[in-house]
Amino acid sequence: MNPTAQRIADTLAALDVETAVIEFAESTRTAEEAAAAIGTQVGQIVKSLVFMAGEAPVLALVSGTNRLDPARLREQTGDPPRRATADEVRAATGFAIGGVPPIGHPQPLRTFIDRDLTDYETVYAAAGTPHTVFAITPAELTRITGGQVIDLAARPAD
Ligand code: 5CA
Repeated sequence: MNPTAQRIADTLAALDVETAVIEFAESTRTAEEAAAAIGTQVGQIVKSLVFMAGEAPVLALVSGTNRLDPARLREQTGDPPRRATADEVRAATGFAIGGVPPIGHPQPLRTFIDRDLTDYETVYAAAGTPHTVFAITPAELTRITGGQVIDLAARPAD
């Protein structure tokens, strides 16, 4: 296995998560690609999105079918969040966009979890590379990230 993905597999084992990192020949860089490779619904894919709230990076774990509503993050952070640049993502997480895992960062990141992910028994997150994922329950994802489950999705006006 790719050594970066192996490091995430080792971190998951150390956190007592019963799962396996799955490596695909095809790309799992985007939620759509990951869902197609796994054969699952796009909503079950965990997007790991980094925002900057002032100087502080925060991690938003968002269902693959949702667009994050920045106002939801702002309610938590105070500072208006902006999307991190590719360089900021790497600095905050240690990983490149397309493979950012929800854990295994150089420093713990304040983490928010899209409540819609809890609709699923199993969700799938990136394992450090754009060809790897791991399965996890929303409860375990919450435990290992220390994340706060909140509404993050932009809801179309009704
Ligand atoms: N491996 C999949 C899920 S298993 C994955 O990492 N998906 S993701 O959604 O978390 O990562 C891709 C996201 O990175 C895209 O949703 C996109 O919003 C964001 N992104 C892509 N390019 C850039 C960029 N140049 N700057 C900031 N964010 C970007």
